[in-house]
Amino acid sequence: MSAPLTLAVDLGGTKTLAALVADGRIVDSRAERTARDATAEDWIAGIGRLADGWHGRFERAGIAVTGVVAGGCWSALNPGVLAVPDGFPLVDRLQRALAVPVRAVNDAQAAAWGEFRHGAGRGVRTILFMTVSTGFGGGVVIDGRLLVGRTGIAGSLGQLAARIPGVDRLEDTLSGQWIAAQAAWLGHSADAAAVIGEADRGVAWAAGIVDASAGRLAAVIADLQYLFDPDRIVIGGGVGLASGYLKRLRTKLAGVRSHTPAALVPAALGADAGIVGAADLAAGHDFHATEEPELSKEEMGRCAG
Ligand code: BMX
Repeated sequence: MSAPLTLAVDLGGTKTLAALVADGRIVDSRAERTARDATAEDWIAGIGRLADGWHGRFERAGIAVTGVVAGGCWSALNPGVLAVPDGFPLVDRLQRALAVPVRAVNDAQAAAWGEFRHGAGRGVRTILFMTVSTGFGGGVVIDGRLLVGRTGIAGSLGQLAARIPGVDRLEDTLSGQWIAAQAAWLGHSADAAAVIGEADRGVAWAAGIVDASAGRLAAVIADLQYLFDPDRIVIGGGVGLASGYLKRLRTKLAGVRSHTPAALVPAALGADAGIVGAADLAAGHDFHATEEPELSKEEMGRCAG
C-alpha cells in the first residue's frame, strides 16, 4: 500500500514552495516567488492555486512559514523579512482553503525536523539547524525532540542581539538581505547569490561582505555549541548552502574560540528541508515533540479575525 500523501508548503521571505510528499519523498512540487507586497489572504489564495490540480490527492497539509506560529496564529518577528500581519489566523484560513487538517510551524523549525528525520541529522540525537536566507533563522532538535517553545519562538536565532552597536538583531548583520544591502551601500546592485558569486571570483568588495557575514555566523555557532553541545550543526538556506559561503564559514570557524567543534554539514535535503519537515510534522511523526504551545487566552486572542 502506498504511503498517504501530504501537501507541504514552505513560505519564505523570497520563495514559496509547495509539494506532495510521501514518507519524506517529494512526489511533485511547484514553486513561485513570494509576493512580498501582497496580503496574507493573497498568500493563502496563492497556496490554493499552487495546490490546484492536486486536490483529492492529499489528506492533510503542513505549512512552514517565515515568522512565528503560536496556537495556529502567525506573526512576524522581523517584518523586514516578510510583513506578516500580527496574529494572522493561518491554520484556520488554510484549512478553509484546502479542506483538510493543517499543521503550521516556523520554517527553520520545520527544516530542522526535516533534516533530523530524513537528512543530515539522521542517526544522531541533537542537531542545530541554521538557515541563512532572506533572514536568518534556526531550529533545534534536542534528544529527538523538536523544540518549539512556549510561544513558538524557540530557535529564532536571527532575533539574538547583534554584536554591533546601533543594530538590534543579529539577523541584520549577516542575512541575505543584509548582504544585498551592504552591496547596494557600496554602489553595487546585486542580490546575495550574486555577491557570493563575485566573492568566489575573488572580487574584494564582495569577499569582504561575505566574510563579515560568515564571521558573525561562526561566532554565534561557537556560542551555541556551549549551550547545546549538538551532534551536528546543519546549515541551510539559499545563502548558507552556496558553496562559497560554507567555505568561508568553515575558515572563520577555525579561527573562533570553541570547545571540540560539532560537525558542520550542509542540509542534505537542500532547499526541500522545510517541505519535508512540514510534511512529517503534519503526519504526526514528532511523537516526542513538545506539545503545541499552551497559550493564555490573552495570548491566543492575538490571533486576529
Ligand atoms: C526571520 C524570521 C524567522 C525566520 C527567518 C528565516 C520573520 C518574518 N521571520 O528571522 O521566523 O525563520 O527569518 O526566514 O520574522 P526566511 O524567510 O529567510 O527563510
